[in-house]
Amino acid sequence: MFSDLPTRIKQCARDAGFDLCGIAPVRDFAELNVFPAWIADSKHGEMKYMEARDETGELKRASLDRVAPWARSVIICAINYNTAHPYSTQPQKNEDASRGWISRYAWSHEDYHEAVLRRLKQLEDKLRGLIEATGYWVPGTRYLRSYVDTGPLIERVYAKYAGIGWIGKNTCIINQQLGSWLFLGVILTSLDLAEDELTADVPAPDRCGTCTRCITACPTQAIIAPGELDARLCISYLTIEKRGEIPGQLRSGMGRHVFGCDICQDVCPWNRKAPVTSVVEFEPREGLVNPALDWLAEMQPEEFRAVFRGSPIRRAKLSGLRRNAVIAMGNSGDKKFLPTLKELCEDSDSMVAEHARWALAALGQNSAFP
Ligand code: B12
Ligand code: SF4
Ligand code: SF4
Repeated sequence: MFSDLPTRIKQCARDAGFDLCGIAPVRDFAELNVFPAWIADSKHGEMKYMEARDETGELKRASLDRVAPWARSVIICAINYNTAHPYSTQPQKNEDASRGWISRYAWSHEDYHEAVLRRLKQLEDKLRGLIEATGYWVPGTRYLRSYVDTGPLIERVYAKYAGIGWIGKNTCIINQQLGSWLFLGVILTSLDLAEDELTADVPAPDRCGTCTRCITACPTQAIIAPGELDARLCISYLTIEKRGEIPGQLRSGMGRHVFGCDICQDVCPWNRKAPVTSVVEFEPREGLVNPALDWLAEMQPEEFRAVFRGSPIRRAKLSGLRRNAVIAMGNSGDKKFLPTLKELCEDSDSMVAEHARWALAALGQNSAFP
């Protein structure tokens, strides 16, 4: 009944603006078994939502059977967000020590959650139409559910088995043609669409080979084994998800990163010739590529709301972003920040003040200045 549906779905995904689309069956893939041990070892840090359990106490994310027992297939869509700007590891970026780094994914005019979800909904509508045409659709029944990031599933594992790419040693999904600057979007469906999808090319073969660039380049040694990340050490986690104080021993490794980190993707040979996206919503907002550190460290609530309205950067909250910028100032080696940091030692946000004292010390000056 559905023999040509997978092909038509992939065409609809292209029409909706996705660069890639594949379909994975719902199975207990071997990679999913890694997850419970990862949680048991607390490698997720303070990301409590990763620990969500069902009524029997099992981790929801470890198996789709627990959260969507009706789901038979997972449609995975991917969209390229690479814009024509330098990588954080390129010299153009490193020349000015008074500037920091925001991750490529967070520069965008529109939050990727919304940009991707809008396209997924468009695809979902088309798909509903296609299913209705088969006579299989029963109004009121839930056959489809879309997620971007927030679904209780480990998207990259399904992306692998949908043929989107392989899971690199940096844990990212890498596509041979497009590289890894990809956002993933997911549609769960009760339709058995993936029967014949696991062919010779799916899952995509692992093309990391003997390369270990990402592991070597990670400044905080967060990639503890090929494909395995200790999120507690990852700059992306520290700058986006971690609330409160950043552990002292990790601060210097954060360099001038103020939101997210791209290093393990910037050094990846598969991103060397990554094509540039045509999605205008992913073009950077003014001032976010290589932002001035003192601008961020001294930002006030009103400006934060105005600059980051509809941006994923809101997730760090003003306090977190200022904390990150202060750490980056400490790591900059730029003495011009001394007066600002001295003022910030008295900041009404005690967390920012504590990190400012650390930054002063890092710049070689004690906060007890004359
Ligand atoms: C939590 C989270 C994070 C956390 C933890 C990341 C992590 N690696 O787990 C933090 C905040 C650090 C993070 C950072 C980033 N994230 Co994030 N994140 C997520 C989220 C919400 C869940 C990921 C998760 O379940 N992790 C749990 C771990 C255990 O799973 P995993 O790392 O994917 O590992 C699997 C495999 O590697 C494999 N595996 C691991 N070890 C081993 C060992 C063996 C032997 C085997 C067989 C398998 C295996 O099995 C694991 C699953 O059990 C997903 C969205 C989603 N719902 O899936 C986005 C997601 C993974 N993130 C994404 C992005 C873009 C990023 C950043 C690039 C953002 C940035 N620039 O700062 C960085 C990349 C850092 C990195 N190297 O991963 C994209 C990835 C797109 C892509 N091309 O891969 C996703 C899919 C969001 C999206 N919808 O687009 N993220
Ligand atoms: S995102 Fe940065 S800190 Fe995290 S694993 Fe990659 S290089 Fe390391
Ligand atoms: S840098 Fe090398 S090892 Fe790391 S993900 Fe890319 S190809 Fe794989």
